[in-house]
Amino acid sequence: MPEAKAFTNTNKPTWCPGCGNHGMFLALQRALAELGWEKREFAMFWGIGCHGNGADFYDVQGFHALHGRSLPPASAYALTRPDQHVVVEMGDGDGYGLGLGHFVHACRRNVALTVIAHNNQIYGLTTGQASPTSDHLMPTVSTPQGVLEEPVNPIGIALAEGATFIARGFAGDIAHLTSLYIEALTHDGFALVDVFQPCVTWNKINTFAWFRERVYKLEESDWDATDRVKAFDLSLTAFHELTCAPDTCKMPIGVYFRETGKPTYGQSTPASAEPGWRRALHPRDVSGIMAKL
Ligand SMILES: Cc1ncc(C[n+]2csc(CCOP(=O)(O)OP(=O)(O)O)c2C)c(N)n1
Ligand code: SF4
Repeated sequence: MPEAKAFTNTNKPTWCPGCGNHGMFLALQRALAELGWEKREFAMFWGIGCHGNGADFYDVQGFHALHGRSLPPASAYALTRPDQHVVVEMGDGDGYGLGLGHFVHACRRNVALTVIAHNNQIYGLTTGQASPTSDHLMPTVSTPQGVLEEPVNPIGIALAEGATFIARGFAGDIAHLTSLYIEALTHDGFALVDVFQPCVTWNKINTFAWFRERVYKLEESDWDATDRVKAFDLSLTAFHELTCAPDTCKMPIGVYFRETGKPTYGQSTPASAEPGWRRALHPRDVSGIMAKL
């Protein structure tokens, strides 16, 4: 079984000290190691943003896509390589802003992807502009008087569009996040883990301490994760509100919803039953190119 550090290279992560991305990085390495996955068994895709810089620090096969565009190539890859797992990392600006249409369609298609959203409620890489999940009235460098819109509700959208595994994690609880990743990675279908990932540089409101006072674990209550409607209802009550006090404002983390047995897009497409390269009409010999690499 590979060790957690086998999935990373020698590049030192450039994320700010204390950034939530560090915890997410560690949790995913641990989950992959615990599952015993070999590098050839999966591929990773990233969008553009601080989260996407992870592409430089993992030592795995994968693709660093354009801003908001990680899901289309990841979906194509998943459908042509049914023999592999596909993991997508996206930012809240990246995946729920520019990439929101792709997100909706991937959910409703039930493409077999594990999607990890680094939800820091801000544009980190481009220095603190409001993102689609920034809280209503939150002041940012692009909205000094506060954000006017209501935030996007990724859990609610995924539920409404038929996603079959939907969870929320917190970058400040690495053990819990690792267990959520393991469940998502082994789910047969579209799996979303939306992670509260504090951006310590640009979001001074939704900090680690702010979340620690408010998060609770669904599995420690009598939560029934098979009820889509109840989960949707919960997603509506679990928005962040800047003014809500810790004793009244509780934010569930854990598995909101899971459905098993629904065919994935690939399973419904006979052509996707085996890897695309095995079906190529005119296979090319690429051994010469590979040898040079
Ligand atoms: C089409 C396009 N629009 C805008 C940008 C500029 N841009 C790069 S990263 C980014 C925001 C990143 O925010 P988020 O996705 O939340 O990721 P984070 O940096 O917080 O991890 C933007 C707007 C871009 N690269 N491409
Ligand atoms: S700007 Fe924010 S999201 Fe980006 S590395 Fe720094 S703390 Fe992390």
